[in-house]
Amino acid sequence: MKAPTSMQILEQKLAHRLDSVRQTRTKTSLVHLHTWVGEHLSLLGIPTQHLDMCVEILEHMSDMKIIWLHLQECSGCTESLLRTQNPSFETLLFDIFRIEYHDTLMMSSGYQATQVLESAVQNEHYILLVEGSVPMEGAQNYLTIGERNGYEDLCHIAQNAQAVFAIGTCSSYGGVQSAAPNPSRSHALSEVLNREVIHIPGCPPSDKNIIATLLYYYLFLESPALDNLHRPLWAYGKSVHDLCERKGAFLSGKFAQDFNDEGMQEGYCLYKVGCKGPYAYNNCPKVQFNAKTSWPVRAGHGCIACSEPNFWDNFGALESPMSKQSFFTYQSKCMPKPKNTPTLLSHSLKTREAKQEFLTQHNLSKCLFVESSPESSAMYLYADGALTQILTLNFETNPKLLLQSIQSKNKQGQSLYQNYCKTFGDNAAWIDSLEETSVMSANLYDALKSALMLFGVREANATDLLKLAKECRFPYVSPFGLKLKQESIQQVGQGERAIGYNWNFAKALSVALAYCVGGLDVYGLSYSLAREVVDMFVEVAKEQDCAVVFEGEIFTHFLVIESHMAHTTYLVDL
Ligand code: FSX
Ligand code: SF4
Ligand code: F3S
Repeated sequence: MKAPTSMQILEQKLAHRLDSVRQTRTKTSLVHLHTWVGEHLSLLGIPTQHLDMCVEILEHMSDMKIIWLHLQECSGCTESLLRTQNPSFETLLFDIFRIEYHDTLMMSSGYQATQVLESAVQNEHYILLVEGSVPMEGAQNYLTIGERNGYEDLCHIAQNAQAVFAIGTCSSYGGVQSAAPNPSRSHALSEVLNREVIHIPGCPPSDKNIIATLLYYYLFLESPALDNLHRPLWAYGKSVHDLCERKGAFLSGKFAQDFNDEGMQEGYCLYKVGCKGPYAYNNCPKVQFNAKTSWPVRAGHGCIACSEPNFWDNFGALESPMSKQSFFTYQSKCMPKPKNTPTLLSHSLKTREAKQEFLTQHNLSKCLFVESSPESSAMYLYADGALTQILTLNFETNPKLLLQSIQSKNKQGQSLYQNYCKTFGDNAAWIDSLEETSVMSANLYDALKSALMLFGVREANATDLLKLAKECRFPYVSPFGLKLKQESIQQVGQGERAIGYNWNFAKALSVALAYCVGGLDVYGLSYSLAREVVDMFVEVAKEQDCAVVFEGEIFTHFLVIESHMAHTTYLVDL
């Protein structure tokens, strides 16, 4: 029998929920719901053919209450939600989500307010939304509401809540309050509560991200699919950069040089004045703020990655690109941990026998081996205890031809080349003076060396790139989009097949070149390139559904350990 598709599963879940609410809850008819529910369903990726079912489920949810707690924060999250339109905040408050208790918005105060809270907690049909971080470790009493401190209040209310949502970066990851030296010992909710917390980060998050995620919960009584930082993928699955209206300017090498630059008005990219959009995962360009009026980059300031953990500490100077000079400090708290720790092996698996022994030892029926040294690179795919497939690469490495290919691709490439020449005139002239002969290679080391030449390090080899990569102090990869594309499968011998992989190195380099023109320093460029080479093979292993073993200095331990998140990766020293 064919497995049901994700859409069929979704439909079944909705039908089941509708059945269940019809039997257990009372219906309150709500008017004018269809338009906004429809809009939010499309944000969530739920087909609008299910609109009627969804509206009816919502109409049965009037006994669900919301308790909104304020801990250490600036109330920006509430401000963001207050500015919502279609539906208005009043409609949300009174008709749909029924906010029963809200520290700053409710009319009642003191004893009366505490009574409202207590009776909601006793009722048990409530969801807890928390704005702000939790002071701990001797600093708990800095935040005291009535008789309880913030931590006690949180634990008391979270205990019976059907779900807990962290609204904003403060409650999701600690936020500004927990920035070094963290005088109030601020913590994220998930660090102090022993239960699942759904994160809606952003300082503040958009009204849409709050409302649509709540809507999903009301419809399914479960959280939508989350990423490894517990953020809903529908909202935080893509980077700000990927959705940005200035991305065309970025790829064309058009960067505002400072805030007085005329390019600011012409839509030039803000990377050089500090935009961290490539490292921030959020849908701000799409849903925007203040009833879809604007968002940070449109308003003329770079993204400060406000929805990422430790953004205040970890992204360096706000108005400069990542560089050695702009780095302050790095906090690892709340950062995702690799799921499997790679095993560091000290012997070489160079021979076919050694590889087969490795497979037997680790009880693997399939494995990708990637080896690279200054002399050669090779990739083998072993399956069923024997060598069955070899992966092959072949790419151009002459920097002059690489630049020509970037330039001749399209208008963006042409403009990028011109801006590269403007920014790195000497280096561009030197590359232009090189011979025009094609130099094809299958060795990754040659690729890294050509990239370094384009980044302005002329007398270098690939090992230098790794040294530079290790000196980069930011742990964030600037995504160049390195990707191996499977092209052909050929029979190369008795029972042996070769899979041909095409590596469009020039294409990935053009993105790297844009970062280079935008002011990312050579350390950041080298780090991103080395990490992306590793990730590229981890992706192939995922496609092939097998483990991957790296062999050679290119895949130094820190690169591998950080780059693979959910895949079995082994590192082998030469
Ligand atoms: Fe402020 Fe909310 Fe930032 Fe924090 O938003 S906008 S400090 S995320 O908790 O109030
Ligand atoms: Fe937009 Fe910033 Fe990316 Fe430039 S770097 S395209 S301004 S998100
Ligand atoms: Fe924050 Fe960047 Fe969006 S600063 S609001 S994540 S554009």
